[in-house]
Amino acid sequence: MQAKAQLEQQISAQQFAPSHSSDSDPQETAEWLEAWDQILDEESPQRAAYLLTALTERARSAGLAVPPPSFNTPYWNTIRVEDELPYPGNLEIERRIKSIIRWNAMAMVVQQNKKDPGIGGHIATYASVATLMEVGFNHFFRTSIQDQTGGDQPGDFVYFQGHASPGIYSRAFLEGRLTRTQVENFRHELREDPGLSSYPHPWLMPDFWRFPTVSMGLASLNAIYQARFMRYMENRGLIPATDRKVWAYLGDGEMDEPESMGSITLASREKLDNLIFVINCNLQRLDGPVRGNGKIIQELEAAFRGAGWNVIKVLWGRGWDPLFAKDRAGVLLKRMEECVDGEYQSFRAKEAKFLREKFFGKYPELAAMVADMSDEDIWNLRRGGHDSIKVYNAYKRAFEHKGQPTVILAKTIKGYGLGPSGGEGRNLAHQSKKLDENDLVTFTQRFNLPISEEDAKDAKLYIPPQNSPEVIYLHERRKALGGYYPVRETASDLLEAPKLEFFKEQIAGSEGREVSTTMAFVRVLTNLLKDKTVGKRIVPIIPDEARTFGMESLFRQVGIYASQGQLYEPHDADMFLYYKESKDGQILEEGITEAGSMCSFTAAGTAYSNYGVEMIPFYIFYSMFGFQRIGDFVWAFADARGRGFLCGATAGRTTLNGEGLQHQDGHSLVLSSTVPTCLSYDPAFAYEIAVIIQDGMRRMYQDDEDVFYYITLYNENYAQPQMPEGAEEGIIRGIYKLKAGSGKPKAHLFGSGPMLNEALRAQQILAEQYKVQTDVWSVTSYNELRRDALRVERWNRLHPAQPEQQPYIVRALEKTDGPIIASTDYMKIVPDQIAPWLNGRLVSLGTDGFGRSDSRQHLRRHFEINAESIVAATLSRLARDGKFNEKKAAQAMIDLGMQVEAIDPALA
Ligand SMILES: Cc1ncc(C[n+]2csc(CCOP(=O)(O)OP(=O)(O)O)c2C)c(N)n1
Ligand SMILES: [Mg+2]
Repeated sequence: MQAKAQLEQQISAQQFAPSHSSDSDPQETAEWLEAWDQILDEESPQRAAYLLTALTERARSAGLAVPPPSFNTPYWNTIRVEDELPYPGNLEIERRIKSIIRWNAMAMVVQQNKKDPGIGGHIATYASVATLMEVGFNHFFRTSIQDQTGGDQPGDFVYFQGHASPGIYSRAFLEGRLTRTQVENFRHELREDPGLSSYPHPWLMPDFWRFPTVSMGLASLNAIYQARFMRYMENRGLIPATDRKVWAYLGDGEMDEPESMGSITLASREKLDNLIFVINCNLQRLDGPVRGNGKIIQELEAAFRGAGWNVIKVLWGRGWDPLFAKDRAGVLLKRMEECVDGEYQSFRAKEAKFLREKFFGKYPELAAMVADMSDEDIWNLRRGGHDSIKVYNAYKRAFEHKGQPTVILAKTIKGYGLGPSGGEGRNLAHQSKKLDENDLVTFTQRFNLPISEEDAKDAKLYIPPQNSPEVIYLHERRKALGGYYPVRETASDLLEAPKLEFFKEQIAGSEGREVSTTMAFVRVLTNLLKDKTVGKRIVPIIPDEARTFGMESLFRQVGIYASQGQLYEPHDADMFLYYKESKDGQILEEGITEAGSMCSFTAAGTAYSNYGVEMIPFYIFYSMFGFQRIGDFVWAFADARGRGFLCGATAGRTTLNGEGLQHQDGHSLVLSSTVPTCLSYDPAFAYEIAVIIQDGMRRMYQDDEDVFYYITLYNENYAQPQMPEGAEEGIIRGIYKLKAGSGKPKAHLFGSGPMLNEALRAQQILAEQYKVQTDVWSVTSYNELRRDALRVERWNRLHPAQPEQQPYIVRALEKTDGPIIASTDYMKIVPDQIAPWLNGRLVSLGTDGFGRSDSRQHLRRHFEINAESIVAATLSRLARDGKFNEKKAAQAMIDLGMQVEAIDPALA
């Protein structure tokens, strides 16, 4: 029997046998164990494992409380030495390449901080992950070849640890893809020669980065949903099925983010064997150890294995193999098992002597084991994540594994090779940006870099000659894998957006029938799904709210995506609108996960670049649980140049009645306004929705613009009018006059969403009861009006000698005067966005404050946004302007039922 297998057997006997105190017949126990050992030895591990399972099952069926299986394996490598495959590359050249990349990654940050102290950058993360990356770059990450000559190999997707970016740049620099100036300007993006972005940002480097990752937790969740979306595209026949992979490099500290682990069961449930997580377990996060008093690797192993993942641990480098072989009694493993991560960190932060004394010195057998090893030999015992052969074997296994996602838990050292001033293995590693001269020189010696002492002290970038074996090898490897990586392509197949006639049903109005804008939207979506050009590209995404939004008819129409099809007959199979799941279903019914749904939206909204296929996602959610809950994912979506429609349904703090404080949304439009590429709309009528969606489809999928839309959808039913002639431009730009009063208007009433109807009712009350004529305007987007005004204003400011231009809002209101009363179901700050261009005319009525459970009527009275409040505000303002009798205005407050002494709803 091989040494390690033998040892494994001894250890398992020692560790997992019941304790002797409860052993009433040790003799019998020994016989049983011996018999089992024999099977393991003479038959096969599979057979031995099978017998154990059979015994356990027998015990369970006899009613015994058998302890649950442990999800942990011993603290050693999952892949046994004897099962390892030889390394397919030239280890020595790869090591030299890696050393150069390490050096330049470090030098780029150190240089930059010399020039510009405080500009930041990270050196310790890449130092720990370099081998894990380089094995991938040299042997696994494929770039897609889409040209006619090279075939159609699809590329792999790699989510990099964001703060390891210097290493990725350093490699691209060596490949000649980035210039010296770019590298020298790392984090100086606004210079004459712009440099490189701090982290992976497709917005800033659209030909390079694909996936924004640096905010902890984004990569994990997005990678899972990307892998799932790849299968969705395959199963729907939109792309061919291939063996391409999604790799995600994650930090061990990062795994504490709820988003990191929150959806790991989805990956196993969906059997995503196209997904590989590599967790860089350097045992440290920013402030200190990830689990000083425990073992992060064991904790992650149990969690992932319990969740159904294939787990591969890469803990120890090959230098340890002979020690394990010698360790007949299992003392080495025992010592490894008993040390907590805080101790492992100390072993590296101190010196070989300390390691010898504290780790090996604890047991005489261990001390003896390393007695004839020098301090240097001991120090060179590497962790698994720094050993290319161990890493390669783990990747190869993961690559070939079928039926499950794989997580590789690789043990590394934070700041590996950076020495004391670079914080190697120390708590301050993450923040370290400078190395003292001594450590710079030691670095070049340790990694055998042909850099003079002088250049080393200056942290000069180093590039070997183009004809050096390193550079030749580097290019050859990438050529074999399809090209350089990372690279972001945008080989999109633009679509022709449907014309406005397509939406004739919405343009014509509902002929008196009362329908909500949500229902109107569902009709739009239903029709789009049937369209020959765009229908197949639509991706409806819903987090368990389809029935709330009246979308259940889509279940039957296009089916719910289920990778396994429908393995049961649904109880409602005999009904027309039954719950239909199918392998090529179109709807992504995500269950209750807004963050997961947002990741599906991201995968679909960036498919034009990642898969070369324009997909059109509509993610429909409870508006309150959108931006406020998953804002960081939306921000990353924008960074990734995502396109699509976010639809905030059950919108409005008073329109969604009865649900109370947690559900009634009065601020998503404020949050959406903060995302630069997001166009926010708050439509009132079906035809406005149609015009906005039509224009959005044109801009995104026909004209190739990297923007996306946030549209609020309400659940209040009312008659949907026909579109007034020529309203399109105003709808898109943000405002148009809906209904003029019958005489010269004294005031103007702005309304959005269902509050537009309140404005219309106020117009009538003002005319009939107070003889005040007003015009009513529909404002579909205060945010777009503001952005337009800001653009124009900036241009005017920068061109003082040119004739002044007018913002759209100013032009729209040309020749009007008198106060403007804006009523919105959102916060007052939403209309206030355009106040600077309204010369003090604006009075905003909105829903500042916590929501309440009650009916719409009471809610609108409470927040002072109903027709009566609009009338009161108009008269009050006219009275202050000397255009209406103030006593009559005060009387009107009473007649209109205003609660003049009540507490401000913003504080209630
Ligand atoms: C959401 C979020 N919170 C905090 C940070 C700041 N931050 C950047 S890196 C880091 C520590 C990362 O530790 P780990 O994940 O273990 O990665 P390592 O650098 O050790 O490989 C922190 C806290 C962030 N980028 N994102
Ligand atoms: Mg870490």
